[in-house]
Amino acid sequence: MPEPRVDVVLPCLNEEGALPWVLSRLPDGYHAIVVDNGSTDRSAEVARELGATVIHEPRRGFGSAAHAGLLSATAPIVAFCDADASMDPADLPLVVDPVAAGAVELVLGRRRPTTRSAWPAHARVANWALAQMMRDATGVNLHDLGPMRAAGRPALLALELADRRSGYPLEMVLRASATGWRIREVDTPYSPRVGRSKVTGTVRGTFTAIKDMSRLLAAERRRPTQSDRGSERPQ
Ligand SMILES: Nc1nc2c(ncn2[C@@H]2O[C@H](COP(=O)(O)OP(=O)(O)O)[C@@H](O)[C@H]2O)c(=O)[nH]1
Ligand SMILES: [Mg+2]
Repeated sequence: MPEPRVDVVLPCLNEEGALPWVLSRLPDGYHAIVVDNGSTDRSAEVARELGATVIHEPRRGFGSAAHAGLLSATAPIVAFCDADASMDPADLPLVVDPVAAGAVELVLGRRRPTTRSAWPAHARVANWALAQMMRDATGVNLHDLGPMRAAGRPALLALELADRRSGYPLEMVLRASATGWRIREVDTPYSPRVGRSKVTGTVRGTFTAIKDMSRLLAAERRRPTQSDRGSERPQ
């Protein structure tokens, strides 16, 4: 088999119902790395049976899972995708191709709901506020902290992301921007998930996400900006 061009990291917590469809939708040359840390259903077995690499990460948390997937990837490009069938892996080239072409270093898929029920109202409002803060922090015209995304593997590793909970996707964007990466947002369809939400669909998950993300944004605001650094230079 030829080496995969793209490794797709799929954080997965109890997604046995969604995985067969998700894994059947990968484009040629894309290899799935399903990262499980705590599933009580048959997610890991289902993923393995369907040909995915399955990683078991002992530490809980979305960031733990996402980062373990990145560390075990070997392809030059790494993409991230939810394993809940809310996004279609067949759309991954939308985020991968601009990175593969060398046009930008990070592409985020802006979630475009296909039905009203795809995205709960409180999650939309929280996301709208978050997008405003991301625009302020990065200067990029972002509208969503899109979970479907792609970047080069060595570059991602060099960001040395530290968050291991729900702040991981935001930390990636903030660090990438601070490092001078070109970031692009593309539209990607977003459908109702299969099974139950673990993050923004629950009050606890939303609360944790807001806490993790606020901490990161506050830390980002404390960092010296490009212009501050510029004015520190001797004249
Ligand atoms: N391994 C792992 N996967 C997780 C964890 N939390 C969420 N996920 C997965 O991350 C993806 C997004 O989570 P989801 O519950 O859909 O969040 P939502 O889209 O905000 O409702 C799904 O594939 C989940 O199974 C976690 O702690 N560990
Ligand atoms: Mg989801």
